[in-house]
Amino acid sequence: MITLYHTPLSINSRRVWVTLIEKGLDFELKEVNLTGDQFKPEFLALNPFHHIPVLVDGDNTLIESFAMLDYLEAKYPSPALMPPQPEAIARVRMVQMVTLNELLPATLPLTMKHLFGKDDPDAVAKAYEKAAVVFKFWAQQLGENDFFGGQQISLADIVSGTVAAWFPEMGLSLADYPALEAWRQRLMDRPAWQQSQCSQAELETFKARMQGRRPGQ
Ligand SMILES: N[C@@H](CCC(=O)N[C@@H](CS)C(=O)NCC(=O)O)C(=O)O
Repeated sequence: MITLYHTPLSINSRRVWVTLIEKGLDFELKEVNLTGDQFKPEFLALNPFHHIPVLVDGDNTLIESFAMLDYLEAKYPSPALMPPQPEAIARVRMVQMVTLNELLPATLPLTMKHLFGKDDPDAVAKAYEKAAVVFKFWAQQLGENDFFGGQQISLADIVSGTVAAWFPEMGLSLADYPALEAWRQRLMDRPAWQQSQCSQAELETFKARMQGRRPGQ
């Protein structure tokens, strides 16, 4: 049995969760309460850095979500989430890394504003400029294809699409990029995204905790 330790709102764990669903694998989810359970000895024995996700598959205990994606692709190759062509492999990896290393840090001020309730207008304006650079890059990489790796979904779509799922919450829109908007909708319609979508109640509870208020206030 495969077990994914996660929390429903984590982008880092959702990319693994979506991959498990897209691969059609049997797995169980164990939710880790990040208000302290990650520091308990039994969890530190799984991940000494106290982070979710953790993936346990038989005797293998894995940390780091990108290692999990590589592992799942190699161990359970069908359906493939990595295209075979060298150019497409490079594109998948570029989109993954740009999402992780450019988009997520650049849009932190938007997360701070919309989820944590801490506004810094100058930083927010810069975040929108930097996000536009990423969106132009994504649009170039997508071209006429349905997905970044070609006509089939790939790990690039999973990494970037689990971030794009949060765009409305982050105050980001792809309206100026019709091909990307259609790509995002294509992903949101997939069962893997729908099944791993957090509930409004979970979202509101999280926002309230981050903003130091009670849910609904
Ligand atoms: N590089 C790690 C990042 C994991 C990570 O930052 N997890 C966060 C939640 S999204 C966490 O567990 N935070 C709790 C803590 O560090 O105590 C990965 O991709 O798996």
